[in-house]
Amino acid sequence: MTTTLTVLKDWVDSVASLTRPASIHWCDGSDEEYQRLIDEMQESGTLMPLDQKEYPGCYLHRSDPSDVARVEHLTFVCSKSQDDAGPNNNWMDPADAHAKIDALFDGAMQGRTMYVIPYCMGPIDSPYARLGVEITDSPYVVVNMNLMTRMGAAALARIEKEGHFVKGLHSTGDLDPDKRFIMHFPEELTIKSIGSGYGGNALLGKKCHALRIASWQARQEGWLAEHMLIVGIESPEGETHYVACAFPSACGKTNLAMLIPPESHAGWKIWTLGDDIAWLHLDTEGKLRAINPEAGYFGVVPGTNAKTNRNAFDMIQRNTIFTNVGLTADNQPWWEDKKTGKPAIDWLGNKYDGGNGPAAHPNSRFTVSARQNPSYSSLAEAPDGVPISALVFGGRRKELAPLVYEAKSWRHGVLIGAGVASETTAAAIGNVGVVRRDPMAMKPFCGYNFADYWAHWLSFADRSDNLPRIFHVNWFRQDEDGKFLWPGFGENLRVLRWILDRCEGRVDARPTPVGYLPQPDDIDTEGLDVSPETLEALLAVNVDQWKTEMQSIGEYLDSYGERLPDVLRAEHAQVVKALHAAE
Ligand code: SAT
Ligand code: MN
Repeated sequence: MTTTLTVLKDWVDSVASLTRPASIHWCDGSDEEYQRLIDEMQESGTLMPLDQKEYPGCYLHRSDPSDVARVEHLTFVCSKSQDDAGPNNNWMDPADAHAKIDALFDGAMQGRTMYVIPYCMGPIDSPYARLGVEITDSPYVVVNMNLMTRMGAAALARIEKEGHFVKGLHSTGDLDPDKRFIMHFPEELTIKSIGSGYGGNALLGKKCHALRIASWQARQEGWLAEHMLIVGIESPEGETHYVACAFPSACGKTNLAMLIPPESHAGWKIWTLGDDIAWLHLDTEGKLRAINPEAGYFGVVPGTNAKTNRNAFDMIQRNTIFTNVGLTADNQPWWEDKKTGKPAIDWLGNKYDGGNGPAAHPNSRFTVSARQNPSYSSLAEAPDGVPISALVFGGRRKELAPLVYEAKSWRHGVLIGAGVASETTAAAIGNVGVVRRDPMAMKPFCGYNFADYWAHWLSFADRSDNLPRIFHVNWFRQDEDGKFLWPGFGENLRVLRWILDRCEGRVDARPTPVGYLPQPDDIDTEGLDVSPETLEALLAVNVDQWKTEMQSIGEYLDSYGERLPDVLRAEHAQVVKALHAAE
């Protein structure tokens, strides 16, 4: 296989002469190709077969121990102007960045096969889908891209028809963290990544293309590329609404996207469109429609069990690649909170004796095709996507943020999104559990200046009066003893029901300085171990704490200087004023 498209052929040739691979393979995306690569990786020791009776088609990959998460400090947006990248991104001059990273790519693929992966982000016949080609020397990346995207012959045919695509160049290099960089050149629609084999750093269709590069393109073209799950909620009456939710990495997006209604909610159904990324476009009626650019899930394994996420638990019993989980004595994958089996070997391959940390790495992952999800929506392949009724922001906050509240308007919703903060997780290298601002859960993923990004979000209010309502949720409130106040998981459906009731005008709400809160009776707690006092705490707005929070949000927004939209400043000032009036 090769290509008739000269720009693509020339680029592949130039990469080959820089990286000097032993051979070049154009990926066709077939099952045979997938299986052949799996076989080769077993021979080389890159993949280990798991118990094929209990886990058919499942394999374990152990990454380099220093290569287990995204590396935000080594991730750069290399736009011509530093201001365009903004204070939210690391920046390097494009010429300097190319020189620096090309020096590392020089001869990097010697003795290896160079794989050319044409891929499509979004349903292959969707007008909203976008094309890319990733060149990599990692067969692990190829099989993950096979599960995560529509890759191969069909994608190449569309690329040849359209004549343009995002270029992604990746090599694992020698995995030296000092020679690791993830660089984006939005004006050139180019990504270069070296020194890491980990998901978000190496599967270039995902965060690099579908968020950082796509968010830049979306701004120019009038749409949104967001770090959001997309889920359909079907009532017993058969009415389905779709919502898109932005939470930071490892805050439960996958669990919410494939939620199992609790027994108390007979007749309710949940349909998964996506668990990580949404591309949102206005349609001719001014409604926001969403597609999921991905075709699979790269989910956090620990914590997944038959109770927390039955769908995920079931779908990762076959045809799944596990990265950095532990093993039982009979060669089955094991992770913390799996609730069955016992660990014998940890994620590093050492004998597990219980004393040296978790058996599975906290950011261990499963890669699996979305088609294996029992709750996979029949509209996941719809070229026009689904209409969105509500957008929901959220974070992991011990205190302050109520269980749920609603923005007073689209513009106020943009302020709420801009103010999102969350405790950090193991999905990125660095301290865990520190509260940091993560606007729209896009802090690591927005490919341009957040001030311009908020202006872009605000501009939607001028383009449509049919926009979804905006909400904020927090499943993670704790009491003084560190106990979670809300049961979470399947019970989150109760909160989604309130959100839909609001969208449909079925319930009123309590106006507060920070937004509309539920009347306690409107959150159904029947059968839950949540007392009226606990619910009151979950729905309380602590004016003093919120004043401090708004001051901190104000300082954060000010750090964007002149480019910060006045409308956002005005929205902030209004909330501050309302808090003072509430004394
Ligand atoms: O590592 S990924 O970026 O692919 C997953 C995540 O952090 O959301
Ligand atoms: Mn994510």
